[in-house]
Amino acid sequence: MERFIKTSLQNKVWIVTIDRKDALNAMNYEVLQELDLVLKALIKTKNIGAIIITGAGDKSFIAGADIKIMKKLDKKTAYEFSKLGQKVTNRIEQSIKPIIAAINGYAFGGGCEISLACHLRFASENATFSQPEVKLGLIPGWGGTQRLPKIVGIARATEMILLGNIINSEKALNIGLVNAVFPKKTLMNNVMNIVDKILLNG
Ligand code: DAK
Repeated sequence: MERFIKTSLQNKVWIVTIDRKDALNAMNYEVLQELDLVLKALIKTKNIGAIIITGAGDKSFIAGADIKIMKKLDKKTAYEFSKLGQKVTNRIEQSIKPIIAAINGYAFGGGCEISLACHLRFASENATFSQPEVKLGLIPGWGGTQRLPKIVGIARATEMILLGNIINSEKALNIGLVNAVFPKKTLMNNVMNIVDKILLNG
């Protein structure tokens, strides 16, 4: 039984919700591990068309890796935490089923990187994006340095990674970081409609 990951099935689409609202769905070791196990199982499940990843609450998709626990990590545990984040993002990217991010608020740091690993990204109007690791003396460690430039181009990616600035959903759409932006209340319905259309195809 997962503590931080909630799943629900609608037709052939699994909705996977990261639910750690008191920390704006920031990802600690447990969250990452549960997400990895849930995705591993769902991707293998027969008769599943697609998976949508979203965040619980109306404020945040994922506010990043858990910076409170990251401060306490030593060399070995920091390495393990990084590897686990990379395992999850690789699993998403390599999934044989489409995995779609429904970004309903903050997508910061590792949260932005989870969305970058997804095959499509849709955002609500209140969504904001950032790779603020540089402000903590880090680089995006879960594949963001590689995936972000592929999606938005080297110049935009370098700007985001070096400045650690926050961009809104309109700018995210303009630079191709997200596929479309919808009003907050209709985000999930719109994403479900798009997924349904994908699943009508062969
Ligand atoms: N980690 C832990 N707790 C977080 C959090 C986070 N990332 N983000 C928010 N929270 C917690 C806050 O501490 C607060 O908890 P309490 O104080 O109530 O206990 C609660 O969520 C509500 O947050 P706020 O009160 O701050 O809410 P606001 O709406 O005022 O502000 C905010 C929201 C998202 C703007 C703000 O919370 C914020 O700036 N949060 C930090 C965001 C951030 O910096 N995220 C990126 C983390 S860095 C690597 C591997 C991995 C990574 C890097 C390197 N290597 C391999 C090298 C990954 C790095 C990251 O993801």
